[in-house]
Amino acid sequence: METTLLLFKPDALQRGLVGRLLARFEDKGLQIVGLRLLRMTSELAARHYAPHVGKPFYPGLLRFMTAAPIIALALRGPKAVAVVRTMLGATFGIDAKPGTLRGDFGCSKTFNLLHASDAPETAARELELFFPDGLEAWEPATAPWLWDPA
Ligand code: FUP
Repeated sequence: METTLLLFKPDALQRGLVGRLLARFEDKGLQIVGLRLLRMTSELAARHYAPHVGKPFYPGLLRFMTAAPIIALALRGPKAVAVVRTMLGATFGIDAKPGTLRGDFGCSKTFNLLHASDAPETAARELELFFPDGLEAWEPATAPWLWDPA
């Protein structure tokens, strides 16, 4: 089992898409083990996007990510990191395939609705950033019918 960090970016909240997007992850059988509404600060953005600080697109990314509230989610499931990345699709909605969340809900190169950790090591670092107090461990009643036996 893995846990990954998912962010609903400001455009997802502003466009009122949170419920529909969240439903897709619940439908897939991923378990919510952390959830927070927050405003991303410049400091948090610099830590979260450390590999991108200094790149030409960073100022625009920072402006976008700090413009309005976001929602941070921790999602748990088998191979959750790769599963969630596949659900998101390509980075920009204009390139993302239909059937993926970015492919179905957007056509912008700036506003791409969601962020998801790209590897288990990244997930561990990002989860610590957004959920420093840890996550909630609970056993879904559906687990025996949802996930393969351990
Ligand atoms: P992804 O992992 O798909 O979220 O995308 P990246 O880590 O490559 O990029 C992080 C964020 O920077 C993306 F959400 C979009 C933004 N970005 C740009 O705005 N312009 C670029 O040229 C590359 C990335």
